Amino acid sequence: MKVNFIGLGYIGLPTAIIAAKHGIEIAGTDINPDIVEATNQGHLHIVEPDMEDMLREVVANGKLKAYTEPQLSDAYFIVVPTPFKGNHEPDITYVEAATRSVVPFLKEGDLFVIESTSPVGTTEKMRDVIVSLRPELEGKIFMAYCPERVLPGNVAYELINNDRVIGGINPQSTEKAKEFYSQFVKGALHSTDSRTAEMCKLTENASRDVQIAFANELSLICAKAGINVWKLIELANRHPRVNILQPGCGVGGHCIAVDPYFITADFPEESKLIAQARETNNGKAEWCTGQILAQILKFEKENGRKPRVALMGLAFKPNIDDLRESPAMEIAKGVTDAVASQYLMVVEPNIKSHPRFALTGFREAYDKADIVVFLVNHREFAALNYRTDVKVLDFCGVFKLPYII
Ligand code: SAJ
Repeated sequence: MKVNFIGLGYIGLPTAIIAAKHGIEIAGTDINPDIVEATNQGHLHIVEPDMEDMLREVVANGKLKAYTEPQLSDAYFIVVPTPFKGNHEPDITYVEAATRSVVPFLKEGDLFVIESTSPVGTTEKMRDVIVSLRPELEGKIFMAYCPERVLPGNVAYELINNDRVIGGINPQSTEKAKEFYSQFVKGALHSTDSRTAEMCKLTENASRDVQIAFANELSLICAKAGINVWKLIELANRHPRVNILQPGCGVGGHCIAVDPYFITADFPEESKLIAQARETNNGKAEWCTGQILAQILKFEKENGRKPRVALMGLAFKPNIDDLRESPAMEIAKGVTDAVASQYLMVVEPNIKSHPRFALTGFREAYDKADIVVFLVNHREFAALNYRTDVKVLDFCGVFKLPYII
């Protein structure tokens, strides 16, 4: 069996590598020639532990080869981005373009799977696109939706061990897709239909977003009530059926901060709670910016000079270098707009440099600052000694300090 992965990004490439490692012959297709070249040289163009060695191995033994065009195969996997447009409407043009690109190669008995996060009904829509271009294939190919659910940074493990949800446009398609995944997935493979599988992916991330919004809302209540939110959550979680997540400075990344909009765009009347969670989590970053600026003014008033401010962390979550949709970045931009750069120290231990911010080492920034703002709970910060002589705004629980002010 020869398999063509369309899209060699954060999910497509690792999945292609793992499948190749399990002996499947893989053609990887990406429109970006730099990615194709890097892949064929065994260079991993994404940051993901344990993946580069495996890539080198499957390139060397010929199981994985990358191309800029689709290749004649027996199965096609669409793993391209689905961003949203300015009005938070999902944009499936990449999925459709990828689908159209493989249509000329399709033949009876082939398997076609979409992994890209997609609005409900996308797999059926792509079936209609295929059938409109190749009417003779109606009912002759197997089509399914199978979302990825791996956590960036732990992909090598989770791709193999997580359960998968597989939804075909008919039961035969589900079975055919399960046969493929069973070659390398050790987790359980759960059968459903394509619409449920599409909604399941959106539900998982919207559920996490709503739960984080609850924690973020609690943090605002606690700030007003003079309660330490970290201790509060720890105590509430001692209840056997309560499991509250952690507040932070907002929700970032390319999944949880994006996918809920795929529900609210299509079901605006029915998804009020999901929409509010998005508002709450986006609002948290603005609130943090306001708190920082208020502390700066307070310091100036009390000390007759401007404070040096350390902004600790830019990534969208701890211990990664990914700045996409990062609330910490939004906050840093908001503060730099209001504070002259000589008073500001920006820290991000996981990246070497940044086009907008001059970066300072975390220890130096921490030692020199009058106001320290923890935006991301990176593991490096745990080694810092708690300074009582400075104002610390602990937005992500590094010292588990009372949630401000
Ligand atoms: N966050 C909090 N408080 C928490 C947990 C997370 O504020 O208690 C924040 C993080 O700091 C970050 C954001 O939420 O800004 C998202 O981080 P995350 O670790 O929750 O999730 P992602 O975006 O790295 O990966 C998610 C995962 N989905 C779920 O956990 C339901 C992953 O399994 C999915 O595969 C991935 O989205 C995706 O690709 O959709």
